[in-house]
Amino acid sequence: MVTRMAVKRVNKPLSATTTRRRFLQCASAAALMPLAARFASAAQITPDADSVLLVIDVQNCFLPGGTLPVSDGDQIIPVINALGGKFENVIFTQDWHTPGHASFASSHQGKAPFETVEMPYGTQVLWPDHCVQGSRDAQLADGLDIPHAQLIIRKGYHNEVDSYSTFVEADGSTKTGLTGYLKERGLSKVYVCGLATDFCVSWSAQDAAAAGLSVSVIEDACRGIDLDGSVLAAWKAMADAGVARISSSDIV
Ligand code: VGL
Ligand code: ZN
Repeated sequence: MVTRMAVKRVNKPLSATTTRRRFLQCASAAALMPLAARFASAAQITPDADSVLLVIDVQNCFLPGGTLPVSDGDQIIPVINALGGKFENVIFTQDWHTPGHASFASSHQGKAPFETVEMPYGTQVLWPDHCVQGSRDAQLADGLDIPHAQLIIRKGYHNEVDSYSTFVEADGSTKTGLTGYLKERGLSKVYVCGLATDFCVSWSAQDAAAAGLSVSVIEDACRGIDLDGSVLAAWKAMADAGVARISSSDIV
């Protein structure tokens, strides 16, 4: 922007008013731009054989019309499909709950969705019944079109334990096996996208970092649920864990 203005001024000097107006236009355009776009030097990332696109929970349940819809969750599907074409390695995850799962409000007398309950492993947010094993609601979104994806990893199938993370369940110790899979295949650079930014994306990204992997979250290929500022808190927790925040346009 600055460079372009400078060039224009050489061609044809601008009046003070025009210069000021242009400056204000630039300033307001910058204000509208996401922080990441303003300050991050546009990375140019070309996924290689050690890179994997990890597509978290892009399932009917989390899309408009599903049982736990994330606002605009469907809008990330074309972004993810385009990303999928740039990665040799792609993994999907699937939230895969038992009927009557302990994370469902309906399993706790007198509790409503989005209230919390104390579980042996800590505070659990209670959700509407969602992603029940074998249901249409739990299926990966119809619009996903990445036929070369290699693995679908399921989580949240232990009745008494939730699992936002696709690496370690909410008890902090039960493993899904994904770390072992990635290590055996030499996939050390993980690019995370999907639903929801503030729950399964965030916990998965943090656990991937804790496992010693290089982790980036592709912001415009995610959407959040946002309970009481949880999206902001998630970005802070991910930054503290060493997770990079990038845009799909950084991947070429
Ligand atoms: C998720 C809430 C409950 C998610 C899964 O995929 O982010 N959120 N189950
Ligand atoms: Zn769930």
